[in-house]
Amino acid sequence: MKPTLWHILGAGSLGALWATRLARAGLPVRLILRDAARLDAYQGKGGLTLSEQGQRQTFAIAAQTADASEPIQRLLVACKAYDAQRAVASIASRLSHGAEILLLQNGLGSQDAVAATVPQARCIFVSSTEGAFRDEDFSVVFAGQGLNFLGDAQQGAAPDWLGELLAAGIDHQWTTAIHERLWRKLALNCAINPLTVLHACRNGGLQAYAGEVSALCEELIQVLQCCGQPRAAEGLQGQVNQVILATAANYSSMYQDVAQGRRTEISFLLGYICESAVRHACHAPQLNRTRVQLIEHLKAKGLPSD
Ligand code: NAD
Ligand code: KPL
Repeated sequence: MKPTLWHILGAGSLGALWATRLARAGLPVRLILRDAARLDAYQGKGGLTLSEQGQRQTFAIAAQTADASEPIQRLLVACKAYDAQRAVASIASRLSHGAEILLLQNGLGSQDAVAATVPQARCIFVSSTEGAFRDEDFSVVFAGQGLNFLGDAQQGAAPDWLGELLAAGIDHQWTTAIHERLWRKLALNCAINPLTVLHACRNGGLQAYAGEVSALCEELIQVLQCCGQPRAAEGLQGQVNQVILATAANYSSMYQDVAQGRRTEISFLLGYICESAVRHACHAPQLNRTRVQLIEHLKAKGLPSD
């Protein structure tokens, strides 16, 4: 039987990282690009390039725009959280019966918005600790080994194609506790990323603001508990300190977005946490203050604050 085609929506860092590894394993892949101009630019490049351990390899993966007619059975959504729902809506009419959609977005909120847009599809949530960045257009550097946790909201059985990820060298684990994973990563990102932007420092620089980190962690633990995620709260403070030490020399993803003048995913990180706290009548003054400060900071830089 022919393997199912992987459609990849968004050829940025993670989209390219997945597409090139799947293609390298001989699996059929199709990129869906934003518009005809991006498709022209991609064709001019002759493919997607992966840099891994100093080796560069280009893969001539076929590409199309959302208005192509080819049916979609398996889709990887690799856009930013704020683009995901609109991007999925643009291909919704192409989804086959029983289509599966993998959602790679950080934070929370965008996954539910996508699931509501395409209720006919099975949405699989992915929490990724891999790291990648673009060194040029359509060229990605695999910067940090990690693991992809996959699961769905129904705590359903693992799909039968996980062997394809194994063949492609994409480290993964199926979990029935994907929400716990997503909440935990959300909490880690909320404890670290906004403070690195506000204090203009690397992750390790937060050691000088231990009191602020600790106050945010205490509130995050309370919010997680109020939101029915007590397991995601366990040992949060200790893990945040560990991540700060282990990634001391790195700039957080939000710091990098701001430094490069890019929109952040604030609404799906601090925004989501603060709104969840309100919904559950959970007092979170420090998180709210940090969110307001971050919004002011983004506005002052002329960046979108949503
Ligand atoms: P990115 O900005 O590099 O790539 C997103 C791509 O989506 C861009 O190429 C953009 O043009 C494209 N896109 C947007 N709307 C589109 C549309 N309608 N149709 C087609 N393409 C569209 O972002 P990224 O770094 O790959 O991040 C993607 C998600 O993965 C984010 O939520 C991010 O937080 C998460 N994530 C990233 C990393 C990482 O190391 N890069 C790690 C873990 C999680
Ligand atoms: O995931 C991260 C990020 O920068 O987005 C870490 C390193 C955990 C910091 O929150």
